[in-house]
Amino acid sequence: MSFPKNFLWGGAIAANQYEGAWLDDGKQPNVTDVLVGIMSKDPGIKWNEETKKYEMCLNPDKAYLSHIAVDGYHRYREDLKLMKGMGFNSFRTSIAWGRIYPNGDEETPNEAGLKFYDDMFDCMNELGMEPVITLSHYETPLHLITEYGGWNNPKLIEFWNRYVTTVFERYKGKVRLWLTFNEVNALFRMPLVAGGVLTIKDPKDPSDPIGSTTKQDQWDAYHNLLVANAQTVKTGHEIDPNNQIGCMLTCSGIAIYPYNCNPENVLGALDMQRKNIFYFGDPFCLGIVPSYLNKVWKEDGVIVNFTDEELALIKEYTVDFFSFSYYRSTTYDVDVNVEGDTGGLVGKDNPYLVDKAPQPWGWAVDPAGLRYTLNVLYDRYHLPLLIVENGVGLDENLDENGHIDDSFRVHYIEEHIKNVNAAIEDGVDCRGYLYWGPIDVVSAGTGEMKKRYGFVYVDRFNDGHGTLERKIKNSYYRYKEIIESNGEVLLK
Ligand code: BGP
Repeated sequence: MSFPKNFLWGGAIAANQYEGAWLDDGKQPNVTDVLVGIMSKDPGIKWNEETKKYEMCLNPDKAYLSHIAVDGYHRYREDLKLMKGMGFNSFRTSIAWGRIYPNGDEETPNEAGLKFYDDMFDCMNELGMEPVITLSHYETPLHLITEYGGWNNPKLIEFWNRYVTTVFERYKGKVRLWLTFNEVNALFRMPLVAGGVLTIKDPKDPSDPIGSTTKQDQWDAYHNLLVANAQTVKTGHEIDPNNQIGCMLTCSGIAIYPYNCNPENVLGALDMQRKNIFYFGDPFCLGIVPSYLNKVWKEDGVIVNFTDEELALIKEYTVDFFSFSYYRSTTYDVDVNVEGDTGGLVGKDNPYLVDKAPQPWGWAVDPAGLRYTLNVLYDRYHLPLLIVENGVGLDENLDENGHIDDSFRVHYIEEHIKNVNAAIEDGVDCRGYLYWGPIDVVSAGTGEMKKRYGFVYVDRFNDGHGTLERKIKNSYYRYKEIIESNGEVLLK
């Protein structure tokens, strides 16, 4: 195996899916707190005709599992020890922006929130796990959306800068690896969570409860997020030259293969890669706003004007590394609509893929797609790559002996890690593999507990009941062996 000695082996979670304690110690709601799941049609925000403002309005018939989640807020010490038990040398989580600036627009931060992450990062460092910290994992404070409209408003850059300056200063020396916005390139697919974009279109239209976003709003958010990303790199480096700042993109959309050699499908697949990856990857890594966007903006009927100063900022402050999630691949056929969810894009089924994750979610499984993705990214950007999400969600229950045999997960990680190795042998500079959801957390897309990714099981269910007790699954031992042998065990 070719994994370098200091390869980062670990796992990744997000504050909003793990911590719970959604209103503890001064925290106020963030956007995902009011959604049952990202894909939900029930947004938990409504228009108030009197105040002429949007406000939080939770559906009393729904269980918002993320409010307690798996109680990571109170149990992270025991959980991190379990992770260490597998030999993790790194661990990714996010800072919930709303713990630090509860509404997002305050002048001074919330000390209780800062203290919480002080302790958590200390704990990771004491255990020998390098913290990999996402600054915002779909966690825009709700107030910034209801009051300011979200990232389409340039005011958010100011609030964001205050927030990142605070955390860079506070955690200097404790955290070195930072990710800016989780899967920010999902902006055009999931504008509310990925871009915190909310527009008042017709609040009285019941078929459109939260107001649809317009193309102009989405492109304004794109504009502001690009500026904010560059500003984050600048601030992060100024505060601590040891900081390494990476972008984080969902990259299942790289492996969108042309369904066949029909040139229309080849060009269509290229267009999909641009839309879903390179619109963001190129400015973040190369410092350029792609020239083909002028045509896209014309077609979309929008006006996007970067100032010379902004373009210079984007040019100068590119990221230090590229991190991404990869779950699956798909194919592009001109006659089939491409849809998407948290796992990436879904076009036409690929007849060559023999594996599918078991139902009910049944995501396509394409380990070689990860090798392809790593190669495409490295060829294009020549930056260190970090896989910060890859995993499989399964509907699992304890057997009569209280065990979980998750052999499909073992198969999944083995095949993907072998392909990471192959990519490294191809010459790709891949620095780490962080499995998504090493402990069961609330699903981002569906808001369920039933969709479990963990090597560690958590006793909590869709209706909200459960003891929150942790139990080790079989895959835990296999991942441990893989890490202990730095991947060698997969050769046997
Ligand atoms: C990514 C998100 C994660 C995560 C994962 C799996 O898009 O960054 O937060 O949850 O998808 O998705 P899901 O939980 O919907 O299965």
